[in-house]
Amino acid sequence: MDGLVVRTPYAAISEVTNSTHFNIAVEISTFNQPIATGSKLHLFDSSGNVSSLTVGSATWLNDTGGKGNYSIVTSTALPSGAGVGTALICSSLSPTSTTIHNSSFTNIAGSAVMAMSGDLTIDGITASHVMYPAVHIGDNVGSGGCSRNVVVRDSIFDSCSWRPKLETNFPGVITMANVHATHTAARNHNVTIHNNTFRNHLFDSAFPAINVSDTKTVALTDNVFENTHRGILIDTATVTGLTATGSDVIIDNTNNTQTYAELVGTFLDSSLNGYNGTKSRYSASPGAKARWTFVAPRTGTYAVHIYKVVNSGSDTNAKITVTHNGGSSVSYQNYTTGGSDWVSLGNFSFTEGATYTITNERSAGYLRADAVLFQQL
Ligand SMILES: [Ca+2]
Repeated sequence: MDGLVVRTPYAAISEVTNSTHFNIAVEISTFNQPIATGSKLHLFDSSGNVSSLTVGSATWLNDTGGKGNYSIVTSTALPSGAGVGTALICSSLSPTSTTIHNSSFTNIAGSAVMAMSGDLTIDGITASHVMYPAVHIGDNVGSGGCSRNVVVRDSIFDSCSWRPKLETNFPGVITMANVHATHTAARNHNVTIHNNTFRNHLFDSAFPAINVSDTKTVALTDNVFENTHRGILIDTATVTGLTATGSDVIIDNTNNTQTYAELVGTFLDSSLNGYNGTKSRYSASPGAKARWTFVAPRTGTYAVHIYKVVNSGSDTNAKITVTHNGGSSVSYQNYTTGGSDWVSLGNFSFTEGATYTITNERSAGYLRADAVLFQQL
């Protein structure tokens, strides 16, 4: 069962008398719910573009076969190409806006939020151990609907989405996709995913944190991906108007045997805290070597950092190697001086979807391994 389903009913033109007089069938029974004079009909063409008509008058006819039927007269004509079967939304039958604010979704065998509606804001939610895509923006099989003007911001997604969306095998913590067979023209419009943290999403290397298809105008800004295989995956064939900036990728060794590896030597848990109070590891083995694996969410330049856990007796000359589009760059870090903190390794360029590594190789003293950070510039 899903946590919350926010859904706008779709309609379709069922009969055309002339260009300003036609019937529509709403996909659910409406029980004579009025469609207000002056309200808008938002029509979707075959490319998913939206045009709007103003209702001059609307008369409920009946509910048949689970659908509400209306006779509509508009003041302006149907756009060219519109006819029987054209999908639309009646603003009069929809809420003007919906906000889901400061809510928690935990241990859900479904999605936390199914968004099939317009003007929806998801703000400050926490989702943990949600089995399917924690937020699905788009429609569902058998329940037409797509989303316009959706914002997901300031939210935390932890250990979610270890199963793809059931009907589509579509993975991701936040997914945008339309899968309904009837209203294939309708697509998501104007979606913003801002300042969210995605944590512990390592269930399958093919699973992205944000998986985008079927959407026009998408902004993915200032999101943090911590222990995720891949932050962002874009279906370029069905996505237009994409902005993706300010992504931070953190690869930590805590509960991570997939993008963190201890290649050489025997490592043990340390009593010294790592990044954000997490566990750090150490090794005194000759040639000890740890590796972090990075998949770039978008092509571009990133500021690269390693978290240095400082202690006397640690490696005074740890060999840190970063692979990037220009080859590999080596620097040496003294883990006995300064305070424990992020240390800059430089700015490097990376290609979306490609895999890179950082390694730390022991010279003398204890090798200390914790986390690395890539900040999209
Ligand atoms: Ca750690």
